[in-house]
Amino acid sequence: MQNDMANAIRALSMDAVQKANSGHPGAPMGLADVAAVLFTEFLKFDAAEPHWPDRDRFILSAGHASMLLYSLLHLTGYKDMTVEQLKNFRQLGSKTAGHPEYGHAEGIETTTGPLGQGIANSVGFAMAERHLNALFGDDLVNHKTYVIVGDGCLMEGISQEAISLAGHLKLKNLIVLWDDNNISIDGRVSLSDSTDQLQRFAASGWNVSRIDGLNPDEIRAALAAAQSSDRPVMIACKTIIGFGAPNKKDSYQAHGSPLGPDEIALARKELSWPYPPFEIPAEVLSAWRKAGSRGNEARMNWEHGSPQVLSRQNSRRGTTPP
Ligand SMILES: Cc1ncc(C[n+]2csc(CCOP(=O)(O)OP(=O)(O)O)c2C)c(N)n1
Repeated sequence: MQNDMANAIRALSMDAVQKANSGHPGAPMGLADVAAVLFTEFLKFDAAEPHWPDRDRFILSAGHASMLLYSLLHLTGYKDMTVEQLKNFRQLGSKTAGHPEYGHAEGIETTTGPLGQGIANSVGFAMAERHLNALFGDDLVNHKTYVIVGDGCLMEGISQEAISLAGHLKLKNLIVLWDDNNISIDGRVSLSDSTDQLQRFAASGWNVSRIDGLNPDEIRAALAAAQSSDRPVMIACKTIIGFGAPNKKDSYQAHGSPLGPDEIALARKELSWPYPPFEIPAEVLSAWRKAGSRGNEARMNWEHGSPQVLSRQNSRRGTTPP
């Protein structure tokens, strides 16, 4: 099931880009496992109430991979991210713009697309959380900011200022997942950059680790370890751009163009995903929807006061609960 849930992201992404005849299928296909583990097991959210103030924030700094975010919002059950929106990817008037736009659809926490913008924003998000936490305490404000960055985000100068500040402030609520796929717009990253990103983040005071980003067990273990970090966390996730597309994976050809009908047909075979475009088997969709409502009880408790929270607040005020 876990594999099929990730493949649902891959299929929606390659099919929406193909239908629009424009877009970036490769990064969503490579990141599908990372995103599936994050959204189904770690991210605190309730798709039925996108504005819950104490939700975790998810920022897709690599905004060109927008079909990853749109697929996740659709699969987890955000009401306004219908399958029609996915079919209208990149069309005038749709919520599914080429790059995520804040205000177009619920669940898009901030506009991303200019590389580096999302990681810089995420540091602001994490600072805001720590500030509110200091004012109101853990019962009311205690959430994390997760951000997916690509190689291009880390090449932008603005990322350095953001990384330094986050390390200096020990923003332990910030978790960066780096899509370490060795491929950028024109070919291999080694054409343009040879920075040791782990050393770079470590030098700025971050906890860093390196994992196989296609292995759910390794993703899970790294995210579990990140929960109790005393400083910001960067997880280098080794992925393969265009994973599933036999001839275009691990190549810049999967970065920013539709895969083409022949390659998509081959990818369906490789992924054992025989379903037509935009069709998700009922049991896969239902598993995703369950993940989308995972946070429902926590959200209701937060809104109405869980018995534990109420009793803590009452004992602070010196009153006994009724
Ligand atoms: C500031 C900025 N410069 C250029 C671009 C155009 N652009 C979009 S994606 C991309 C390459 C990103 O490479 P990477 O992060 O490795 O993504 P991947 O190839 O893994 O999808 C570029 C240059 C942009 N979006 N923002």
